[in-house]
Amino acid sequence: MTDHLSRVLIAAALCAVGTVAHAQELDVNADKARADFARPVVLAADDVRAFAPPPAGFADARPGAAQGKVETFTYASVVTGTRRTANVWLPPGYDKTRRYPVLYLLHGIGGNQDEWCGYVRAQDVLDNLTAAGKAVPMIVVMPNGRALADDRSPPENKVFTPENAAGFARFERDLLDSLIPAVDAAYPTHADSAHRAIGGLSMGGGQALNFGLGHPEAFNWVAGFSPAPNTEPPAKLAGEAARAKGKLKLVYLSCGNRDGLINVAQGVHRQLREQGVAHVWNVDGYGHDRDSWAENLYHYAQLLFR
Ligand code: FER
Repeated sequence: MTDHLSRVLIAAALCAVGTVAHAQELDVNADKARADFARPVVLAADDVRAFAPPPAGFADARPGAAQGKVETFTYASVVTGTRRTANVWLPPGYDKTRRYPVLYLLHGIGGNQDEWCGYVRAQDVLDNLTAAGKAVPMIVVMPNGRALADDRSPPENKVFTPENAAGFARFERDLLDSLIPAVDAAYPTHADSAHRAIGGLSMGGGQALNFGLGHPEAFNWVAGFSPAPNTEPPAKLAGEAARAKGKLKLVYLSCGNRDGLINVAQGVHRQLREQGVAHVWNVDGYGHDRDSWAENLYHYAQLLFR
């Protein structure tokens, strides 16, 4: 079993004991999470790969090749009243006198701002794509998507709790009111929706769809990778996307066909289709793991800002 899935399943097992009492405000608890991951996958004819797999080594560091830089960025949050931390990847050849589009990448339920670079190795994927001229040079912001005063990854028995999940919903205002303005003030960005993308994995995939499709004035490029059950009702999201048609440049959805959460992404895909919203739908052969997320970052990054 993969690191990520074993971590979330252990968390689900541990917090099955003792959280039932107040788990009802938000429908988040370990038993439900375990049942979600164990759901049988039912595939339709169009639940297939949209792309050829990436070349071998696409997510490995290439010693000697041009590399970007990951730096720590802190900002004051109006939501939490604290200073919060994000990682920022600057592309190879970064030049302060130019302007760059920005991609915001959001992590999963047990993760933090380090998950994309630590577990997924996003910086290697982005370095390789940019050095090869396959992605437009961009700035990538990897925030902590748990907008709580204590935003550390919770202990394993507190991952699937309403309190932890509430921090992910609260991040919407933190992102829009605090983080984006701070990034646009500190870095040479193109500070408009046409040059701002959002994407996320699992819990962060749900956030990216909810926040991105809900705010076309902020993001015109939106991706959910293996989105989790925090994803808003598909008909609502697809309706927002349909209304934003003139602005939205790309809606990208993906999931592995061994991921018990795939019904969430399937629901969004089918509603987008129903409501006539063009989108990428990529179903690969992976589970709820970095193989799927690294590949989908590889595909998504190449489509951005074109
Ligand atoms: C759930 C199952 C999985 C859930 C969230 C997740 C909010 C998220 C998993 C992840 O981020 O890896 O029932 O409820």
